[in-house]
Amino acid sequence: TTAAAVAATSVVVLDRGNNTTCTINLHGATVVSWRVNNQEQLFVSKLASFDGKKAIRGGIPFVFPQFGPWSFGPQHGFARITRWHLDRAPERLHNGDVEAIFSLMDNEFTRSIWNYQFRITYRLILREKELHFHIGVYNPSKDLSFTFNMLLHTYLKVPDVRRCQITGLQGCHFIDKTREGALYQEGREVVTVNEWTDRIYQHTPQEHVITNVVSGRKMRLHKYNFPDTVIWNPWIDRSREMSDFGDDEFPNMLCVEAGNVSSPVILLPGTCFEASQILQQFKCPYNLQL
Ligand code: TA6
Repeated sequence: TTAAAVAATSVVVLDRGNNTTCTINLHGATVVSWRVNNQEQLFVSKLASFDGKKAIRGGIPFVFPQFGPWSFGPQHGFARITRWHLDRAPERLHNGDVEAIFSLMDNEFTRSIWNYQFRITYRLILREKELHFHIGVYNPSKDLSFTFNMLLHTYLKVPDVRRCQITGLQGCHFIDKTREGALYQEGREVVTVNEWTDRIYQHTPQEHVITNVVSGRKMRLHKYNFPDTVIWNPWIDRSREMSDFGDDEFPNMLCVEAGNVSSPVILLPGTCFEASQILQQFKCPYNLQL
């Protein structure tokens, strides 16, 4: 990907070979495709808009500095609807992985909504069956702190969401947005989704496994410094309310979103906050991987 090509198309492609690629749209630094052996792992709605005016409906939008409704600006903040900069074009590392680095810093648009200086560095690494996300948020101010939410709004592509199971939520408290934000505790060892689901699980473990993703395989989500996990599927009624989401698409997606939601991060002047996520596709129980 040359800088000129990126400027023209706003799209950056990491190509590791063996039909393993990752495509990022500079609009929101949204990962819009991740193909492993030519199998797409992410859901993007057929009605998604790429006009740069709203968030792309699918892939992995970058939510910052706000999760959810925001009295200062757009829901889920401005990062996912702002054009990011490609700091380092895709580069093959010594071990065959491909890395690219994106950044977003305060500008006239962001300052008109949220008057803080910030700089986000977003490093993506494409491995054989893994996609790594390393994020740094830096506060360059000499005297002003700021607080923020941050979340990777991952839309997994699945053959049928009703057959998916999600581990790593048992015992966690969650805010249920389908029940006026009431607080509950998860009793199930394995969570399934068979209705409109919109839950903010708090202080979740570092690892979730989602079964029955593409090709009947499993997706392992490992997170560092992202204490919460949002599980979302709009189901039929809310699908109909979204103009950029097909009425018949909800069975083919499951959002499992690692983030800092329930307690915002406080970033002191001159300091940096780091968080990471690893998505790994595998086909047999992870601990039995031969
Ligand atoms: O992550 C779940 C959620 O907060 C849901 O409440 C739903 O609003 C979803 O995000 C999508 O939000 P959006 O602003 O992209 O339509």
